[in-house]
Amino acid sequence: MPIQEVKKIWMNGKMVDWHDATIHVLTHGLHYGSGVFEGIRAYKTPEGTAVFRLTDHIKRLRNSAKIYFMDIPFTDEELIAATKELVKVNEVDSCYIRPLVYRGYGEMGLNPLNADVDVSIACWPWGAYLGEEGIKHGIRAKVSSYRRIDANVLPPASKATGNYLNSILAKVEVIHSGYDEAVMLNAHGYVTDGPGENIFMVKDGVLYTPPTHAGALEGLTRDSLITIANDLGYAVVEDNLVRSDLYLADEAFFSGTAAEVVPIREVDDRVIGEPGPITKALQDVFFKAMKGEVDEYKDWCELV
Ligand code: PPE
Repeated sequence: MPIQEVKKIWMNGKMVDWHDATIHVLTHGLHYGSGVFEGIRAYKTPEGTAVFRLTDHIKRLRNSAKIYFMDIPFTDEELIAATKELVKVNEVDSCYIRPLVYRGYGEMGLNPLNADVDVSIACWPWGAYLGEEGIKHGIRAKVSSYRRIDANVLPPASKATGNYLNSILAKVEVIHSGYDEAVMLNAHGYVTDGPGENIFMVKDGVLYTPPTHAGALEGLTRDSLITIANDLGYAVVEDNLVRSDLYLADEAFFSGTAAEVVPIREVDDRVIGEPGPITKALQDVFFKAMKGEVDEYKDWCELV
């Protein structure tokens, strides 16, 4: 999906023109994947444009950086203000926002501790990650032969740029096989997530999702959906799942900032079917909540 250009990108405290947001080819992060990032969305709400769970995303960014000994040279308040300002100057009422913290230019080699820590925040309009049809009718998933990185390889708890090579291998593998999205298993064979999404399934009216210690990211969409599900009266169990649990699920879906909530119609050619009632109920409340249309969840929407 080609990136849709807007006007400005925030780099190390300054608003720069879109085409001037460039870096040196010897930037550390480009060579070794030594960066951490966030994916955030802003939506149009009745009160104006709001960034969904911005404060929580910035907290997770700082935690991701902590794992790699990266001191972000801006406070959370500064990053929050910069993000809001960026959305305003770009005059977009809904967009995807990509903060990036990376080891900069000046040092090479595998001890990054003396390399600068640079920060950028960009935003652009980004439509349905797995397609509009996917949101409505579900997508076809396949278990990838690539295992998910584990906490003693590259901690999935850090949303590090380098981690995503693992996701790219899985995604490309299943796309070459004609599927829409990958399901990933950890080294023990338990389901973890999708390449860039958390995963849920429904069985006999109960929701199940892999625990973070299995290798799932502590997704903010996941967290929002757990809250919504509980408020709707559904139990949510965090437990290890094997691939056949997905084959025999009543419903299944992916969740993520980019993906939002995407039903899974098939896993490894075993048909789960069109989106079921619990998936649809969660989609309905979540899609309203992110647009500031549900009073109980209004504090998730941080007005710019
Ligand atoms: N797991 C992974 C591995 C992941 O990358 C994401 C977000 C999630 C779960 C969901 O987390 P949350 O967004 O907080 O609900 N993936 C981001 C990047 C996707 C991309 O293709 O780039 C995102 O959705 O922004």
